[in-house]
Amino acid sequence: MSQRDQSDWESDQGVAVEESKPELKRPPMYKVMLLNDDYSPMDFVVEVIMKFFGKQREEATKIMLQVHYDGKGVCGIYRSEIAETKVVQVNEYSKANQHPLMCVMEEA
Ligand code: TYC
Repeated sequence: MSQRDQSDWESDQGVAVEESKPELKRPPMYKVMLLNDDYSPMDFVVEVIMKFFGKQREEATKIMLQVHYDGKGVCGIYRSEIAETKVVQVNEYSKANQHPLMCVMEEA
């Protein structure tokens, strides 16, 4: 229906139909974070950050130290499906390697 037809129809019917707004909402984003623990080796954590979050060794080392000193640190920010996949992959990899390293997500 054209704009003209629509407004003719609206005045005939005595109703106003609101134009639908374009869908501009961004998807919610999630921080994927590692938690500190006392047992996971530092070099294992650095390897995990490089392997699953695509960071170079230097940045991965900074993130690992942030987690070590502050208790947690952000490895990346993703939409929900990707964040969930990273969390599962990292936790399965840590378990397979018998380290207690934990990966979690929270809304950004
Ligand atoms: N705290 C660990 C250690 O002293 C190192 C570590 C860093 C563990 C980051 C987990 O997410 C982590 N060996």
